[in-house]
Amino acid sequence: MDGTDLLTLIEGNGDAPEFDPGMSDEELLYCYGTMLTVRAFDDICLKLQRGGRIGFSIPNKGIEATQVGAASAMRKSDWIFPSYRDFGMALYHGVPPVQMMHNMFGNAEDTTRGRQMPVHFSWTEPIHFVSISSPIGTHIPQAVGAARAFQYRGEDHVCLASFGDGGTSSIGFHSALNFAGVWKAPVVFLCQNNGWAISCPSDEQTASKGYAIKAQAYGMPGVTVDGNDLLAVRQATLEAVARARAGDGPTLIEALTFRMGGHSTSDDPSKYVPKEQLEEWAKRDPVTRMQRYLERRGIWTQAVEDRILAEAQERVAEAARIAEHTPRPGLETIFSDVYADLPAHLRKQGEAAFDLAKRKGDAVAGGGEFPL
Ligand SMILES: Cc1ncc(C[n+]2csc(CCOP(=O)(O)OP(=O)(O)O)c2C)c(N)n1
Ligand SMILES: [Mg+2]
Repeated sequence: MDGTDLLTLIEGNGDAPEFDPGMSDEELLYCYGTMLTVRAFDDICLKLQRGGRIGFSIPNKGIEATQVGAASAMRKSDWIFPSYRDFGMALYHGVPPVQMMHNMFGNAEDTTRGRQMPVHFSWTEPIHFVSISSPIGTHIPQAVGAARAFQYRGEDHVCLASFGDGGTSSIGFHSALNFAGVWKAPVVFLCQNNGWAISCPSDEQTASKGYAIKAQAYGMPGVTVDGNDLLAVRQATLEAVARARAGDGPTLIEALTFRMGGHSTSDDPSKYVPKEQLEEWAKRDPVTRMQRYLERRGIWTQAVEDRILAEAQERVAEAARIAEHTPRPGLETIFSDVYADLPAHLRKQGEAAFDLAKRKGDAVAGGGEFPL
């Protein structure tokens, strides 16, 4: 076994013979509803971006089963070090869509006060969702560092580091897996292999037989899983989390999936993804697969679909309305939240910024002097 055998549980027609996920109907429908919410969130963000109302977004279509399946295996007390394409992980753990929308608009309610690009979410509640890093792979060793800290403290939290196939070419990936293996750190590495790192195909990214096989070099198990099968991703992650929590060390999971959209709203995949490849993967749509499974289980009907979909769409539409009408962050937030005592050069810059804003007639929070 070199980790390249594919774990798949839900067949194309929705059957999952001889597998009991041990989940209630409510839990399964919740997972499905989260997938639909991701898709609704995606749709609205694409429209907002194309309409010039937000600057950027990352399409998640096609990756929902990987995101939600993996998130469903994590406890709220665990820590997620996400990739930029993990909206479903936040939504699964109860981050309200409006909080995500605040970040998309970079407004005053955004946890990062508009200092980041859209999609660079970060929360400490209701789950530890560590800020998304634009530089590829930098969060992978951070996850190992946090996992090592939990080990030292005798706390049984597990870290999930999620990244794309392109992330495996980063220095961070190799140093993270190396030390996680040596320390038996409680971390799960989730590689979302969608076959492309922007326009770079996997066969130009690696000469290995896939990505899970790389685990062998670092002394940990590697598992390849059907990333469009929510139950398979959940099962693989549950097993990896159990190992990590038991002190048996890390696991590398490779989830085979496909993004049915651009790398970001700045990308045009029709320039490099062959049409046939997209058509092939569209047949394996993770939402349809889950829907068929729920139908076979007797808990999906068109009426259920209509209700869940309408709820998801209304939640994200309402979130967008609220976020768009929330004021921008105050000028002083450029200087706050970083230093307990502002260094002299930043104080000088702050005073100059307030002075300029007042001379231009811009509203300055409270109309006061800097610092407020
Ligand atoms: C250190 C670093 N190098 C290059 C980039 C530019 N970049 C952004 S995303 C990306 C591809 C990452 O691969 P993957 O996550 O597989 O891409 P996706 O599937 O999202 O297209 C690259 C090279 C970056 N953000 N950081
Ligand atoms: Mg990729």
